[in-house]
Amino acid sequence: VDGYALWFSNTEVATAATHPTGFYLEGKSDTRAIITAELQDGLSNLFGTEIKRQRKVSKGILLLITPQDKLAANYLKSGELDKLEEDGFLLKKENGMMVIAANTEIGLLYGTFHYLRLLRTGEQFPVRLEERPKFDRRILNHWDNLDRTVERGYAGRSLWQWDELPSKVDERYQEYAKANASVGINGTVLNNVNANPMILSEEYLIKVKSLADVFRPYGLKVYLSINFSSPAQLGGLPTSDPLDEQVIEWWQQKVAAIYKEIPDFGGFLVKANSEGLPGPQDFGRTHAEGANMLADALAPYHGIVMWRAFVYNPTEEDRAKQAYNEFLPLDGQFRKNVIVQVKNGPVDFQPREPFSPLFGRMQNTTLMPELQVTQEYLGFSNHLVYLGTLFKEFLDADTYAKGRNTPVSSISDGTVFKDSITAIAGVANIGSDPNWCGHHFAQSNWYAYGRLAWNHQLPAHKIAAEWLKQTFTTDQQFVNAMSRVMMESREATVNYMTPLGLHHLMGWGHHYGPEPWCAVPGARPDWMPSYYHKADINGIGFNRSSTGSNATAQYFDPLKSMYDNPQLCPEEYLLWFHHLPWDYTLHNGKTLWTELCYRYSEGVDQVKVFQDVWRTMKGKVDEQRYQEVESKLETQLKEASWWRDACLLYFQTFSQQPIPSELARPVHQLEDLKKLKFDMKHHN
Ligand code: BDP
Repeated sequence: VDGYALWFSNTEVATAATHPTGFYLEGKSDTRAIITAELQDGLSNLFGTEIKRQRKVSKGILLLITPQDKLAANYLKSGELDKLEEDGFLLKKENGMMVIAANTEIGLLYGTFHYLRLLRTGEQFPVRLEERPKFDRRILNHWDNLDRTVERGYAGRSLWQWDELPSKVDERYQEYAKANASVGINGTVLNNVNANPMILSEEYLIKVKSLADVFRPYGLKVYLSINFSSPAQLGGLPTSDPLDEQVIEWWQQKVAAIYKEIPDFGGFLVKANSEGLPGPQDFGRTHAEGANMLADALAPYHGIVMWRAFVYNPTEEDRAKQAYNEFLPLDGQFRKNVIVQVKNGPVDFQPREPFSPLFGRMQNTTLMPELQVTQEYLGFSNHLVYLGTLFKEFLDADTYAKGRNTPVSSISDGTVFKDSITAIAGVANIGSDPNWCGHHFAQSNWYAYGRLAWNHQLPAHKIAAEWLKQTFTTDQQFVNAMSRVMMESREATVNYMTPLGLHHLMGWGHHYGPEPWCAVPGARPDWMPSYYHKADINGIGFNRSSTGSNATAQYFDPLKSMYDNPQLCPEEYLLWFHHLPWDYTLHNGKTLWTELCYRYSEGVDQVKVFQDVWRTMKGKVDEQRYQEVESKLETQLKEASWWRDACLLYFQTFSQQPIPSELARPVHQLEDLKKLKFDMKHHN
C-alpha cells in the first residue's frame, strides 16, 4: 500500500447502508462511462456483492438522471433542479428509489462521488440533499516547469511527461483527473506562474490538448500560465507592449489557435511585474491595461484572465503593504472576465498571516483567493501539517467590509459583491512520487482544498475525519485520535517555527529550515529574515502599527484599531504588527521572551505527542504507510527541536535572558546550527 490510491484506499465493506439493487443511467458518453465504472467498481467493492447497470428502472434501484434524459419527466418535477446550476446535484429518496439528479453530466459525476464518499465514511443515502459549489472555478495551480522540475514541489518530478506527449498518454493523468473530480476541483493550470513562453508554442499546445482531452470527461478544464513577453520572446515581435496593435493581434491569433485545439480552454494565469518577471509596467502600462488586453482576446471564447496581485519591490515601503497599494487604485478598471488572484496573506504563504486586506477593500473588481497547498514554508513534505485549519482560518476571517460578519469567504464567493465569476486557487502539492504528495498526510491538503473550494462552510475537523476514513480506516479510535493530531498540527508548526506573529525566519531561497540570522551579501533585503523579525536588544517584531509602517490602516475598523494596539491585537499576530520589548507582558502574565520560549517548546512537545499517538496506531493501518509516516514524524521531531534551538538561541543573543529552567535545554549549539548547510537535492 504505497498511497497511490489516495482517498480511495480504504476498501472495507460498508455494512451500515442499504445497497441499491443496481443502477440506471441512460445514454452514452465519456462521462457516463466514467460514472458507470465508478459505480460498478465502487458499489460492488463496498457492499461485497456485484451491483450492475440495469436496463430498466425498478424499485430499489439507484437512478441517475438529468433533465435532458428521456425519463426526466417521470422523475423530476419542473424547476426542481433550477438552483443547482451547472455543477450542483440532488440526492433524494423517492418511490422506493435512490435518485441522483443534476443539470449536467458533470453534476451527476459529482453526485456519484458524493454518494460513494457517504458510503466510504459510513453514512446513509440521504432522504434529500442538495449541493451546489460556493465557487464556480475551483482551480489547482501547478508550479510545474517544462523540464519537469517543480517549483516548491516536494513530491518528485512533474506529473506531465512533456517529452512523451502527445503520442504517449500516461494512465496517471486519468487518476489525477478522477481524484480532482471526486472533490469537485474543475480547473488546472498546468505550468508554473514563472512561465516559460514555450508553453504557447505549437509544439506544446498539441501536448496541452492531449491532456485537456483526458481531463474533459471529468469536468476538469485546462488553463495556462503565460509569460507577458511572449509576443517578443516567442513571436519575435519588437515589443510586448499591451497597447501595441501588433501585440494585440499576436495574442488574438494565439488565443484563436488555442481554442481551435481546446474549445473549452479555461484561460490564462498571469504573474506580471513580480519578482523580476516581465509585465505591462515595462512599457509604462498598468496592470489593468495588461490584463484587459488579454481579457479582450479571450472574451469571445468565454475565457478568463487570472491576474496575480503578488507584487512587491525592494523599496522603503513595507512589503506587506505593496500589493494593496498597487492594486487598490486600479479597482473598477478591470474587464468582467479578469479576476485578480490574491494570496491569502499580505506576504507569502507563511505558517500564519493575517488575511490580505485587499479582500473587502477592492469592491469593484472580482477577487479570487490563492492558497498554497504545497508546504513551501511549512516543512515541505517532511512535516505532517494539515492545512484545513489554515484555509478555514483565512476563509472565516471577518473583514468587516460591510460591517460585522463579512468574512473573506463571502467577499470572494459572490455573496457580498455580486461577481459574475467566482473562483479560488490552490498551489498544488502533487508530483510523480508513488503517493502523489510526498507525505501520506499531505494528500489531506489536496483533499481539503478541494472540499473547501466546493463548500467553505465545511468544518476542518469534518474534512479531516472524512479523509482519514477513506484513506486509512473507519476505525473510530483511529479516526478520533488522528483527526485530533491533524487539527493540532498546523498550530504545532506555528509554535515551533514562527509563534506570536513571527514570520519568514526560514533560510533564504529554499525556505526550509530556521535561519533567523541569515544575511546573504547582495541579496534583496526583503528576502532576508531580519527584514521580518527585526530582533535587537530592545525587542522583536515588525512595527506595522500607526507608529510604524501603518499597514494596520489597510484594514477596516474594528480590525484596524485592534491590530494597531498591542493590548488588543490578537496574540497570534502580535509580532506581525508590533515591535515589542523582550519584557513586554502578555495577557497570561509572562514576558514576551518567556512566552516565546514556552511556545517553541510547546511546538516540539506537540510533535512528540503526534509521534506517540501514531505509534499506537500500529496494526490499525498497513505496515508500509505506518512505517513511512513514522519515519517522517521522526524527522519532524528532530527538525522541530532544530527550529526551537535555532530561534531561541539566536534571539537570546538579543534578549540576553535565560530559557526558563522548567523547559527543555537546547540540544544544539548556535554556532553549529549556523554552519548547517541545507541540501536542497536531498529534499526534491
Ligand atoms: C513564492 C515562492 C516563489 C514563487 C512566488 C510566487 O517562493 O517560488 O514563484 O512565491 O508565488 O512563495 O510567484
